[in-house]
Amino acid sequence: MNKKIKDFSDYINGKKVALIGAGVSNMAAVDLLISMGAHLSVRDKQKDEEKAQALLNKGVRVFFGDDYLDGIYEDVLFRSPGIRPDVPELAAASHRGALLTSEMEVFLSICPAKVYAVTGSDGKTTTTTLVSKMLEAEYKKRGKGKVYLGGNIGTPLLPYVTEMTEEDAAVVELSSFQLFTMGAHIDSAVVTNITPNHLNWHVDMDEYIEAKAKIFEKQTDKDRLVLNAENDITLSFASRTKGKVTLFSSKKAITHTRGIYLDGDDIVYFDGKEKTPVMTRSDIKIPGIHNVENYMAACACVWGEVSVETMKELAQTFGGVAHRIELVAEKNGVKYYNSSIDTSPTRTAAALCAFSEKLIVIVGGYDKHIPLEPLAPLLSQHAKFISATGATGEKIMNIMLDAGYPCDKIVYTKDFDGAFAAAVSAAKGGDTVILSPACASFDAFKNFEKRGEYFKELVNAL
Ligand code: UMA
Repeated sequence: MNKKIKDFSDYINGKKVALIGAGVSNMAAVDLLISMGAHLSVRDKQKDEEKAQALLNKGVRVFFGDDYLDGIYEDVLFRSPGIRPDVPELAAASHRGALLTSEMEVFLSICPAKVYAVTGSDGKTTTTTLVSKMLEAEYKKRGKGKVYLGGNIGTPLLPYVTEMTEEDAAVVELSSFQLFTMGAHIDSAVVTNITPNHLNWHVDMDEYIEAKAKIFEKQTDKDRLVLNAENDITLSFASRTKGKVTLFSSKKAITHTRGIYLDGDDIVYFDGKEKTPVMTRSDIKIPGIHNVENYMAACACVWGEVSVETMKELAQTFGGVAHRIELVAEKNGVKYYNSSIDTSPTRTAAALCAFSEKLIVIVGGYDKHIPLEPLAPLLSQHAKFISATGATGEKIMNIMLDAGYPCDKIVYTKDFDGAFAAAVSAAKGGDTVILSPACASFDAFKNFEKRGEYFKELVNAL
């Protein structure tokens, strides 16, 4: 076993460990922590009897409900990304000596593989995916190494840490929530841009910026930091890091320092001495200048480790991140987007806000018994027509009608095919239809991927 993992295992053995928040990240840590001998408890404000029973069966103590943070006695606390570290009970526990950490921080601290991490307000999922795909293609050519892709993108990587080796790569998308209390070291980091975001969670913009800055806090002069030269905030990080900075810009040549930039239609890398042509804009299959920037950031992140040929081959073939605001096709002048990964109102909010125009939205699915009321202001603002479906479809329709949404602009159809047909018949040339369910898929599909694939089949059959 890798020394860092062994040291962590020795440390955690016999410790009382609380997972604060029974979400995706923390639930992925349960089995590993149990196998390492931790005395585990899970605390969550939301009651979930099924989850509670499954945990009790594993010998885990469960504190679910409003008083879930009462009487914290554990020595090590794993904070879920969405929970602020300064809620009074967590702050008090830290004050009395409990260690406040997280699934992601532990993973990054003990990971034997090289770590590539991407943060930013926009473009981080695509950039993270590009980094992972470039490395994957290069490793395949070399015949060694495995790439693990995860983090805020949706897959916690801690469960895989014991199978990783130094020949592998861990590529993670990191949110400001994850970075807020991050003390781990990142080998190659990217900050795509920073614009106001999550200000309902962070107390102010400075706190949000400083959370993002944690991505390079532990870097040394052996590490790499890729920054957007067109964003004043990310640019200001260049003078704060010990890491080797590469700037990227789609607006001007970077010739005073290491950089990657758009020269006419050509992407050019400058290593401080020489220029290397990387690819042209027309090589990039996915549309938009923001994707040119995502490519520049990703190429810089893996520069010297992935050949220019591999980068170019990927650009020519990669059609975008599946199920996440994925453009499926344009039929009869109507654009169809698949965002089946939107399994919560928060994710639907992010998807709808990515468009400037009003959309025709297919929404609804499995009932996780989470509040769906936040959909009312969101859909009122962003949806010109709503096709509600699945187990939560009726509930969503009632929420919208209660909020005064026009009744001729919303329909409920229990089955997915019917809901799709309703959205299609509401659409006219120039419209955009998006599947952004705000709910999980289990009422009608095995998982969100199957739902997205089915939606794509329906679109392609039009
Ligand atoms: N909970 C509490 N008390 C609270 C808040 C939450 O008990 O005050 C409980 C909830 O009831 C729930 C659990 O904590 O059971 C959920 O925790 P969470 O949503 O904080 O975390 P995870 O489920 O582990 O999901 C997180 C990320 N979520 C957030 O940052 C809010 C996921 O990103 C990420 O994919 C996952 O870890 C794996 O790394 C989601 C996201 O929306 C998709 N991220 C934001 C974004 O991309 O803009 C930052």
